[in-house]
Amino acid sequence: MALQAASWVPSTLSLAKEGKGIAIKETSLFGAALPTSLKGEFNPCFNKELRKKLSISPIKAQTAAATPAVNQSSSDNKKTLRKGSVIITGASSGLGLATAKALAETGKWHVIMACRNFLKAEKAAKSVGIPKENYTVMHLDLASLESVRQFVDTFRRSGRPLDVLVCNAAVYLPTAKEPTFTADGFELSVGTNHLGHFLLSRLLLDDLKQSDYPQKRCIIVGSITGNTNTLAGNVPPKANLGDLRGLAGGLNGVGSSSMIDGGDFDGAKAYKDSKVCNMLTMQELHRRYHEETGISFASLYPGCIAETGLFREHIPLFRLLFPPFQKYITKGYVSEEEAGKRLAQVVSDPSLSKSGVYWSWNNNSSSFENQLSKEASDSEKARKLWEVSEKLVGLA
Ligand code: LMG
Ligand code: NDP
Ligand code: PMR
Repeated sequence: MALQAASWVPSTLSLAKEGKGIAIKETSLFGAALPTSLKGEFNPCFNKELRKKLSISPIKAQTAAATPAVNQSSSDNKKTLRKGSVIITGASSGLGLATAKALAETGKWHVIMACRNFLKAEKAAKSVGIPKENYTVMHLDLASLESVRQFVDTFRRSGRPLDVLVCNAAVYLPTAKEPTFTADGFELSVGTNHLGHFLLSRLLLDDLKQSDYPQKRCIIVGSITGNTNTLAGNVPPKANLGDLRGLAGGLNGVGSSSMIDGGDFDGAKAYKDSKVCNMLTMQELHRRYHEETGISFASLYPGCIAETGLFREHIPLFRLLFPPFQKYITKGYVSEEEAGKRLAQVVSDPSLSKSGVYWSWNNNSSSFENQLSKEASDSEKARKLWEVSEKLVGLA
């Protein structure tokens, strides 16, 4: 990927990628072919002029109430008799670590940090000052189905209840030229971000069901970049699961494509596709299990946390420019701490207990129910994804 400096000036931006030339009219705003109905996660401060020109509505708060941060006493559930018990995957850095900290600091949660690097997680917990009695590190490598099963066993043997599961871990491989694979031979981003979490959440549903906690929740972290009804979701390459032919073929890059839609490998697209899978899975879980179990299922876009480890594989120039770009131009930037408080709200705030919701926050950090793109809310695709994923992880 190269930053095409010349593209800043002319009224038509040209972006050539591996032979795929894209001509972008300036009115389409940085490559985003924006429908006039586009709304939602678009930051209201972002270029008012252009927004007016494009008839983009500012964020519409569908749930008006601003929700207080988790460490404020007003958000506490008074009926809680014991500490809540929450598993957070990928809690060794970024959003997961900040969420673990926000929850543990209240003294009302015990956080199980489900991490692939035990030592790193222990060090991270200590370095941000999470009280020792409020966390446990357990090994989980989402890039191995065997490890997912082992984690579930270990967790059950610990005797702890499970009140909330947070599927947060992810990898992003935007500069990879060739696919890499999980232990089970799935392309690494979809294998880790979607399939690993798919198996984990399915196995832990029983544990969540058994919880006697006032509110039991299963949260899968989504993102704006998987939603093509937003500007960010229109930055190429765009998410698109197609008819799932690559996934159905096993994503192994041998007998079938390593991409869900059956196309050529593109690491950035694979990540965005995996986020669509995360958001579809949350909705399918809601349809299948919410009524029967009382578990609330939710997804969220926490804001653009531009300095996390997610971008570790990106080119240095990107890592340098991305934070100021998000801070001063899109104004979509949030700190790890703020994002952690947001996810902690979805874990524990009684006012965010609605199931089947994709949460977002506006500028003054008020939460609202956001709309997903057409593909990310396609219930037929969600069902198909569920069925194909079940087969791949050995549940069907
Ligand atoms: C894909 O490209 C690759 O194809 C894929 O393989 C993978 O790598 C993927 O996500 C990773 O990227 C997608 C992308 C390439 O394509 C586009 O975004 C199309 C548009 C290209 C236009 C690039 C011009 C950059 C314009 C920045 C916005 C400027 C706004 C001007 C308005 C000024 C108003 C005051 O994308 C790129 O190559 C760009 C990557 C760089 C992103 C970071 C943005 C840097 C912008 C620099 C801003 C400087 C910040 C300083 C702060 C200023 C403070 C005032
Ligand atoms: P980080 O890279 O900081 O955190 C990702 C975590 O996932 C790390 O703890 C990492 O472990 C862990 N992880 C990666 N692979 C595995 C694996 N195979 N098994 C177990 N854990 C694994 O990124 P973020 O905090 O930014 O990302 C967290 C979530 O937020 C992701 O779901 C991402 O999609 C989402 N998100 C992020 C945004 C952002 O702007 N940063 C915006 C929207 C959504 P390790 O520490 O060992 O590398
Ligand atoms: Mg994006 C309101 C505008 C907005 C927001 C909120 C994001 C979030 N981005 C926006 C706009 C733009 N981005 C524009 C106009 C461009 C063209 C310059 C742009 C580019 C861009 C790149 C190259 N953005 C990126 C990348 C990445 O590699 C990141 C990515 O796609 O990761 C999959 C990314 C992101 N932008 C975001 C967010 C939240 C990300 C990263 C993380 C994620 O989805 O988890």
